[in-house]
Amino acid sequence: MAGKPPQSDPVQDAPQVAEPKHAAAGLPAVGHSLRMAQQQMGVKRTALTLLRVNQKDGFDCPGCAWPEPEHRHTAEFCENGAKAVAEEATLRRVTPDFFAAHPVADLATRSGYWLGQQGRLTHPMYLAEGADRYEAVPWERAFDIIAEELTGLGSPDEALFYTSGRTSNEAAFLYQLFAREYGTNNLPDCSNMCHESSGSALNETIGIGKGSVLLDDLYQADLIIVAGQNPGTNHPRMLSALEKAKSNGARIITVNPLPEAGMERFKNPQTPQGMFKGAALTDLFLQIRIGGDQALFRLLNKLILETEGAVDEEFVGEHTHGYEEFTEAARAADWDETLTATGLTRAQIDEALSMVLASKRTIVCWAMGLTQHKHSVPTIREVVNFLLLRGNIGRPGAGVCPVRGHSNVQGDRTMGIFERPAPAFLDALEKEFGFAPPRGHGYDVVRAIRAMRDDKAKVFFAMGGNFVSASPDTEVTEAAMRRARLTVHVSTKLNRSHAVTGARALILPTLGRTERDLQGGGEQFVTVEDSMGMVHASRGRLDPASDHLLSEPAIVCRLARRVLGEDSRTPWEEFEKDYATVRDRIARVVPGFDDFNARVADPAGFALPHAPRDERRFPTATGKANFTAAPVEYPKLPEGRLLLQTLRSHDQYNTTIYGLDDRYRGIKNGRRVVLVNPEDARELGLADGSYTDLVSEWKDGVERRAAGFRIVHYPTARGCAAAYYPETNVLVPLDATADTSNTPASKSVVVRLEQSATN
Ligand SMILES: Nc1nc2c(c(=O)[nH]1)N[C@H]1C(S)=C(S)[C@@H](COP(=O)(O)OP(=O)(O)OC[C@H]3O[C@@H](n4cnc5c(=O)[nH]c(N)nc54)[C@H](O)[C@@H]3O)O[C@H]1N2
Ligand SMILES: Nc1nc2c(c(=O)[nH]1)N[C@H]1C(S)=C(S)[C@@H](COP(=O)(O)OP(=O)(O)OC[C@H]3O[C@@H](n4cnc5c(=O)[nH]c(N)nc54)[C@H](O)[C@@H]3O)O[C@H]1N2
Ligand SMILES: [Mo]
Repeated sequence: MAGKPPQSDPVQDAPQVAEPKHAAAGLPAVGHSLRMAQQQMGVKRTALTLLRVNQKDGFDCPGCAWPEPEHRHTAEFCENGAKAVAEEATLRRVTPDFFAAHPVADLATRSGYWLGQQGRLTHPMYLAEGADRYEAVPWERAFDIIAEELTGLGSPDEALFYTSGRTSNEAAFLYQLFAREYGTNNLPDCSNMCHESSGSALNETIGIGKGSVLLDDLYQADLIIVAGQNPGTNHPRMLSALEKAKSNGARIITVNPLPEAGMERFKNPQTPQGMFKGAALTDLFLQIRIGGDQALFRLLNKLILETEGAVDEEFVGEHTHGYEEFTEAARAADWDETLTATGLTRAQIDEALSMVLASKRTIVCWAMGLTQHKHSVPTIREVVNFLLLRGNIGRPGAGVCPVRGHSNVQGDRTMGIFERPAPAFLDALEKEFGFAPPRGHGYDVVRAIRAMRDDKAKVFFAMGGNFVSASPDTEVTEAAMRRARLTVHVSTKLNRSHAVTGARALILPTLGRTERDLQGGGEQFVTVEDSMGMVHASRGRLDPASDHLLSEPAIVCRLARRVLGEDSRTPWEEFEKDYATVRDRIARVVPGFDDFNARVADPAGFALPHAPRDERRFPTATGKANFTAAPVEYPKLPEGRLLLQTLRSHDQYNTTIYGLDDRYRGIKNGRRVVLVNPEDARELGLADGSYTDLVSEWKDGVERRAAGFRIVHYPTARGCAAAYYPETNVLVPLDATADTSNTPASKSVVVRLEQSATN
């Protein structure tokens, strides 16, 4: 039977610490995932559900965006995919009775973990102005309330339409269409906090903001560099791909301030030998200081330039622009500065260089460790310089591989979820739907928060996600949210954003990926795009969590009809009945989707075109791949301070907390921990097991404090510290963002550690 959710809260956060692990997955992972799944779903449902994940007739795993291999195992899921599924397919329910028993003020005192553990939302719920708790409302009334507020605004730009990355292509396309017919480009999304830096850097340098490799390329690579990523926890199926690459002869360099167990050794639970012994993955571990990556790649580039015959002259001559300026900057790279910025030794960098020079086919993979710093965009541009130098783009076994987070975050952007849409996209919308889309830029996440804070935006609508917990500067963000007239969340599960509301608030419960979607036109499926630009169908099989749920496409269609009324010539009713009619429109608006309905019938899906990968054509402003030459930057710490990165534990999915353990890092039963290098700890007088407050220091002089963290002596790079998100979001200043991409710099927060008053 499925167990009961925790009743008491705060859940006791009492961390216990053991030695970190040196291998990931294997038998403990299987056992752990099954235990968690059975607590939520019971035994039978666990078996039935988990067998459908990532199968060709099943649903796309709502976990990460890593692609499905051509030959799928019966159980093509991983421990953390199983947890993501269990979280959604849980048998626990949050009914109107629950809301009657818990006023909003009570919900606001609960931990995110407790809220999430209560189960699936079952009814549309409304918090009236001045009321102390949510009450059930009919759907039609909910749409009336939203329409009332939206039509009462001084300008459509006073409304915000946020998207989290689980939303299907069909729902995302309809949602942006609705927002634009209504009159705004205010479409902030989780990508603004995630891979925006990758998109910015790649668009400028190669002409498309997406990765250029397919799974097969990984299998053919000589060298794979994994920088700023923890796949053992966040993309576990990537470990199988790396294992296969290694058995084909690839070598792997890991660049990370933390030794992450998954990159050390992988015990593949799908092979008998892997289950016990496992494969060593990393050949060279570069334990870099936080923010040192640009300096590292710059120096490697200098060393390549200085090596006879190392540059792919033909590629550079034929396909690139800006080489002269770049070589001038690269030749100026300085060893001493690089050693300071990276904390690495000369010998390590020399060894990396020899591996780079020995490789004919190199891939660089990265995630949040590269994207969430002030200088993330120039860092990723430097990675591109590195690959361009040796012609490592647009041929098999080579290329850029930003590994996406949410399972359809890449697809949402392709569908037009973007506050700064390309004019060509708007032209296509205009032609297809016969309205004039707004042309001005909208707000991204950080700007949306400022707009609410400054009373420039008054209605906040979220298609999924947990905006107040995922965003930086929690106190500022929550205060901003509370100034709104109306906050609306389309959600599957309860979260903190439902408890920090505008004057009025709505919760609109929706179907998850795993659930059957029955509409007027029969059973529907949706489509998603993975991290490598593969598009395929996803079909839910479970009965919906409640009879009162609407699908995301249905919610958008009904809302659009209610708000736009006669003004809209778009066939919203038909779209709601039959998602194939939506795909027909996507095919006419979005490049690469021709014949969408026919092609998505192939269970393996299809690859979207990618000019640099497919034809070595670079659709940039210069028509070539652009070398760039930004000055090298790296964080400089004042005396006695540490640079804090805010990252994920093994038992969480972003703001959804599955449990209080971080198994691979040896941490159990608690999340308020800060990992500090033992040498730094000694110098700063921080005993292992003692408690500290984290105080963030930013130029605005405001004191941001997160209290009561247990110090854990941990082998991270010198000068660096790590603690979990979202507990530490309170420390990330709203204005501390990456240049160009405006992504919160949540991996480089300057902190001082102060003796804790609480423990
Ligand atoms: N189970 C699970 N899966 C997930 C998620 C989840 O929360 N849980 N989240 C999903 C989402 S939305 C995303 S975006 C991805 C996130 O996937 P990751 O990016 O792997 O997630 P983080 O935990 O933020 O880990 C960042 C990694 O970068 C390293 N790092 C930090 N700073 C630096 C630096 O300056 N340089 C280098 N080289 N490394 C650095 C950290 O030590 C850590 O290993 O995962 C997705 N998949
Ligand atoms: N400090 C710090 N902050 C960060 C990060 C970091 O590394 N450090 N990482 C950033 C990153 S990479 C990201 S992507 C963002 C994540 O930001 P978000 O995407 O906003 O946050 P999630 O926690 O993924 O959202 C979880 C909620 O989504 C809802 N949900 C789940 N499935 C569905 C569904 O199918 N449909 C709908 N409508 N709702 C659903 C549930 O109600 C659940 O509570 O956080 C960012 N914030
Ligand atoms: Mo993300």
